[in-house]
Amino acid sequence: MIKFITSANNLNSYPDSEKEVVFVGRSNVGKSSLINALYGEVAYVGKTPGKTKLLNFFNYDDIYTICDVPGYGYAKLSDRQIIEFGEMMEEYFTNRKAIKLCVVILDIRRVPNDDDLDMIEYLNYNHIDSLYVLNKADKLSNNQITNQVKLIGEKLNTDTKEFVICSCLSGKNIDNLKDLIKKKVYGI
Ligand SMILES: Nc1nc2c(ncn2[C@@H]2O[C@H](COP(=O)(O)OP(=O)(O)OP(=O)(O)O)[C@@H](O)[C@H]2O)c(=O)[nH]1
Ligand SMILES: [Mg+2]
Repeated sequence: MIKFITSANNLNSYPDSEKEVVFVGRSNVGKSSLINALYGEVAYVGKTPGKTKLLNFFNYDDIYTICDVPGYGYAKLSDRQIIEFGEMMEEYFTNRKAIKLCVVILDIRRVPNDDDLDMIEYLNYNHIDSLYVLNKADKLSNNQITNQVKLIGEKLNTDTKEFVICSCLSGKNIDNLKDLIKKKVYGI
């Protein structure tokens, strides 16, 4: 069972955790949908992008906590909001000792943009273990998937074997992803 714990915008209101998995990605890529597909309907899925504004924490069976963060690259934010968002994320990543894994969600239909690359570079620089999920695979044919995996792999300069190709809509690879996350969190 998954349970919502709290929303927070600064480190004083983070809940206790020893192991945490954080989901990041561009606005509207399906972070909240993926949390729901993996663990049960609990995260808010917006019809319009930019709905998740705070860090949302969940507890999964006391196995680990989950953090759903606002998406980056949402065009309709003011300069002030972009700065606040950056500060909130920086504070989270630099202080949250419990982070065991960052699930980076990408839209399989799009080549990663500068926002994605900045995020990934930041995670690598800070030695945060990451897992790349290519979501919305239901939108493409198998041939298109093969092509996109190649393009995305080239752009990220990553072994494409490390990608998890999934769909929140069809359920493709959701169970595999859940197993993989657990293994990574426990280092097995
Ligand atoms: N076809 C398809 N649609 C999806 C999939 N995953 C998410 N969506 C849709 O994409 C939209 C955005 O989903 P969210 O889960 O709210 O995305 P998010 O990344 O949490 O968005 P923000 O919180 O605004 O950053 C919704 O309309 C979802 O129904 C998928 O695998 N396939
Ligand atoms: Mg969301």
